[in-house]
Amino acid sequence: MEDSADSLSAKGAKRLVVVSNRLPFKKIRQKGKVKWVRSAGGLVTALDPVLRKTGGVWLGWGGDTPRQVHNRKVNFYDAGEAKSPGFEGNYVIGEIPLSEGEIRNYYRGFANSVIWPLFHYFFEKCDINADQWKSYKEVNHIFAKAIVDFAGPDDLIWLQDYHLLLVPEYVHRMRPDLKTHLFIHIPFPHHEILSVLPWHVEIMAGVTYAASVGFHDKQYLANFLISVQRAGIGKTDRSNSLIRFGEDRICRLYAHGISIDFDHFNAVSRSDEARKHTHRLRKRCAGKKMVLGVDRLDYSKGIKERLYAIEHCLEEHPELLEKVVFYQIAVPSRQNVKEYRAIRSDIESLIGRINGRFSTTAWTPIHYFFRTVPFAQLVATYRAADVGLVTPLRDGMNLVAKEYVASHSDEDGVLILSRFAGAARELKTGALLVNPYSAEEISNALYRALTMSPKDRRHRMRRMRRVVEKNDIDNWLTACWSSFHGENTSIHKKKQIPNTVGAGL
Ligand code: GDG
Repeated sequence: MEDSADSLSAKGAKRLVVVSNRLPFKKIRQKGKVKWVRSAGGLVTALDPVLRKTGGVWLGWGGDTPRQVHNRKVNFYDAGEAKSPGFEGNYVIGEIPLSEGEIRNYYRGFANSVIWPLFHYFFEKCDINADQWKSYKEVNHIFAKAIVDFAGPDDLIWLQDYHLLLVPEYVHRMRPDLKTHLFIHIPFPHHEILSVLPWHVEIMAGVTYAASVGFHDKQYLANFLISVQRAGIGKTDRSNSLIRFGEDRICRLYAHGISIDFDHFNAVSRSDEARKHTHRLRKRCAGKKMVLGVDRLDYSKGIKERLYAIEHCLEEHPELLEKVVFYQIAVPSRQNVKEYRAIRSDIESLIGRINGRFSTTAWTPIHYFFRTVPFAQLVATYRAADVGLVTPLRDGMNLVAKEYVASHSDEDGVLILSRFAGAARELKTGALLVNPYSAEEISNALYRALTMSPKDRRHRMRRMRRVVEKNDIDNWLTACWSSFHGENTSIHKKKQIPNTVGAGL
């Protein structure tokens, strides 16, 4: 990110306004005092460095759930007020207040119990419910109103993800002079899956009011175009990935996979703090190989299936007993949603059973951490791990896979990666790709990774590191910026995103 960030102001935009369901900080009240705590997740990892660099505004919900919201006014906090460890940015956060009922129906309900499972192909987990759909529309309207109340026509309004799919239409209806752009961070499913949703045509129509819509993968874009065509929305121009609406409106689609700040992960992995931590972890493993999983605790991440695969591997290869340790970091996520509580309890009892079955007085196979670890420790843990086990059942991209690679500044380590993660397209030249539903495939890949020659490991890791270094977060941003301005998006690494954007509020 060093000399990144260019082009917004160069192209006339005064201010970057990122809008997402959640802010990058969670508001916590302790003894009457407000404290902001950093949240973990792919979107924050990707966009926080951008806003730190460019300045601007991040609008979203802060995590508070009052019974009722009496005043819909957005509360703005600057970096000083929202000060918390790790927040040195120069951007402003705008908190959109939402009530307990709105969060229950719009966020836990429609967004996370309908769109999330459906778009990840778990349609049997969908809880389709008209009241929640109504709430989704209302809250999208609240977000749109918050935007139109303060945004200027030169602002670059960048909406994030599946929570806000109707915001482009609502903003357009209130303020046709404002342009919105949307990036969808999760997979966009095939039409057969999407059409399970009774309101999919309304959703597709709402999205196409955005001036640009970004996806991680060209398959997601193709799925989107097919659904738009089937719904008879606008006039699709497939060769240019456009949807035209008469003479005055175009929705431009592009596919470019999100990434990470490779240089930062690489540098932190070499820092004294991280090196010490890596060393401590390696010492604790005492000659054993270390295998690592890092995920938000979500059924889409395939943690349960991964645990069955570990059990299968220990059964098939008794020579691995006492020779390998599995670390699983599971970041608490959406614990108020029923499915998420269930998956946590399934995972914890499965770990208990596997440990009970294989542990010896000197060895416990699986070490489980249900918490967020600080950034430098996370990087050090990636670096300490001989094998990164990233096996989501379905994932828009998956940044953990890229972070594992970027943190291996020693050019060692093996990545086992689900073929259903967006990241597989980029990392397939070095990773061992697996079907995450197959315990046997994961187990075979694990055995192969644990017995791979140092030469092969290095060769594969170098290839992946070249890819992640080239396609880093700057490269993604450059592609997004270009699409905002209707330019060709096939971009190679060129640090050209401006650092002169934000005028603040
Ligand atoms: C969505 C899409 C897409 C995890 N544990 C800790 C921690 N993390 C950070 C990781 C990583 C992020 O959380 C997880 O990112 P993912 O990409 O794996 O997954 P989602 O949260 O599901 O993100 C996904 C992403 O959006 C971006 O578009 O890739 O497909 O589902 O950055 O580092 N961070 C810290 N401590 C932890 O313990 N500090």
